[in-house]
Amino acid sequence: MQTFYNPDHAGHQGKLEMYRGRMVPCHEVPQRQDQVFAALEARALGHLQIPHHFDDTLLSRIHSPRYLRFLQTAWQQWLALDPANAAQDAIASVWPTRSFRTDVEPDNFAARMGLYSFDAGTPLTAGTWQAARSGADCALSAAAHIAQGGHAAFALSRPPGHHAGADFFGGYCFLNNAALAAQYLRDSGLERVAVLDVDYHHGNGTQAIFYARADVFFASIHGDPRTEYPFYLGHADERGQGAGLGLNLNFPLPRGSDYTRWSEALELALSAITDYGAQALVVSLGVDTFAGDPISGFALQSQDYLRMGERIAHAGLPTVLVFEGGYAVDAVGVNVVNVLQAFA
Ligand code: Q9C
Ligand code: ZN
Repeated sequence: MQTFYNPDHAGHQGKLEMYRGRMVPCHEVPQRQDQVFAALEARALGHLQIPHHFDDTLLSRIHSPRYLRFLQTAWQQWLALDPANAAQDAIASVWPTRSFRTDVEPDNFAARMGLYSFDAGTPLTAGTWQAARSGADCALSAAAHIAQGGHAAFALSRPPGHHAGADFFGGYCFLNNAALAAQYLRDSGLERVAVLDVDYHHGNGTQAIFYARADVFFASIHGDPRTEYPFYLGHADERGQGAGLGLNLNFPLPRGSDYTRWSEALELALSAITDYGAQALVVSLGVDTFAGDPISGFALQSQDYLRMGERIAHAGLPTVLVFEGGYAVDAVGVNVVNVLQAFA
């Protein structure tokens, strides 16, 4: 199996995120990716490569031009406010909620941060754009490998992507790597692509991007948004709209769910993907479903990820796997590689 990793990911290293009125250390740390890298090497699972560089036009297939322009220059804008800002990350603190306009891009930097985001837990740092950009290259490289006839490829990249929408960041995500991979597969001639999101958190960004489209099926298994982040999307009655009606499938599960419960949803998701007639699969591979995850509420054990990988591989589709969440740093390598084992 081919794995593409971005060696510059550690340039994205947020310091603090807002939690219950205080700033606490970020959970989404560079060691997460380094642990997965080490576990892949230790198990000799396929080839580790740096990604190819893809043109910006591929990013524009998913993200809006004004959002990409903002992200690319955000750190410079932050420093332009005050060079001393280099000492801390840029964090959004004001947002346009219902009744506000989003068509006018404000001149004020804080106002632009809010226009293009949805939480105060996603710091933007000096190396964020470069890391997100090369992380997207990993997802595109993995998709290109599949488009050229490969059977499976893994994008080992930070920051994660599935909470990012066409024109917003949040949930530690900036560019939607899974969506970029799915779009690449479509653009390379596959008629029907499915995205299966197994991260603990609902993939709101990916769902929103493909919600009204018939050519990309989206299924997600996640903590019930009534209690779990990202709260405002991911309910079972969200079935798609327009041409995409019936092609969006959410499995919200209660806190405490174990693999027995979780795998029932997986069976339903995979059978829907098979019925859809998907020609390729993109997996948003978050392992924050792990019992030991510090910010999540499911009860999966490390050996459950072996069964998860076997079951997804059994679908028999050419598969791009994209690294998403998973914050139990000591276990994230083993858990991810356990899923990948079945594809190697
Ligand atoms: N106390 C991903 O897994 N903050 N993003 C939760 C919990 C946001 C997770 C706070 C979690 C985002 C890619
Ligand atoms: Zn997550």
